[in-house]
Amino acid sequence: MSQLRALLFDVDGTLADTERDGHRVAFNRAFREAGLDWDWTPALYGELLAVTGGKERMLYYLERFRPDFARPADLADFVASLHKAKTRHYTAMLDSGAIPLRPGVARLIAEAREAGCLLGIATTTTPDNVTALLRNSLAPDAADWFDVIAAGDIVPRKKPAPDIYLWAMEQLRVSPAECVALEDSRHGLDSALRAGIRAVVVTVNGYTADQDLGDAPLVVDSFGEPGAPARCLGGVVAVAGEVGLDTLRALHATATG
Ligand code: XBP
Ligand code: MG
Repeated sequence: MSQLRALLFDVDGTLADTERDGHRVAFNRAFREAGLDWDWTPALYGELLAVTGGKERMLYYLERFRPDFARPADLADFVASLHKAKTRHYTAMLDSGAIPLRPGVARLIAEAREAGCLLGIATTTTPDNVTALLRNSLAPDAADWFDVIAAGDIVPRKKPAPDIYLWAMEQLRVSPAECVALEDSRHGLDSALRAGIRAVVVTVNGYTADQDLGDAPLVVDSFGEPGAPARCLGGVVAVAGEVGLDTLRALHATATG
């Protein structure tokens, strides 16, 4: 039976609730700054989350909702420059302390470090966003706590493709059977499962709570903390208040045993 050697964390929705009050707001600021009339409401943004990746999401918005918008000849450059502005706004929000970690995240990461687990990030978002979140919400040097940060355009196909997990595991020199992945969404779960990681915790949030996650090995509403216990919504192991390393080891054992 394989040992649990590495925890691979998704970022948006998992480490922090970043989408509605973070990424969405930063997109809208970039649109306004560019003189565009695009306005992504919370409800519309929920639909746009069907597509992962900020640049891909803007192209999807144009295709699906804005047939009226006169496309510039250099659409890819136009979207890339809007996205750069969006990243600037988003990282400024993080630098101002606007987005905290979800309950239990810091505790779980500290526990994993203490136990000598490898730590990785596997995310669709831009690398600068990851380091800004870690720096502002965990510790100034928190990015160095991670043995790999797999993010953004480093792979050609974003989640739900398995590529980002495969790349992270290659860097860590671990096999899928040695990992637990922590996700928040259907796309993230698919990405991890397709990469062969069978031990996946899905910690749902406002945008993902209603997704069909029946095949997830463990679904919780948070990682849990004293005074704010995690609620188990489904899966094959029990959770008593907090998702800790013992929970992840038990989950891992059900997948590899
Ligand atoms: C979340 C995403 C990202 C962010 C925006 O990915 O889909 O697109 O919404 O980030 P994950 P960028 O949950 O895998 O972290 O604008 O930097 O692409
Ligand atoms: Mg996510």
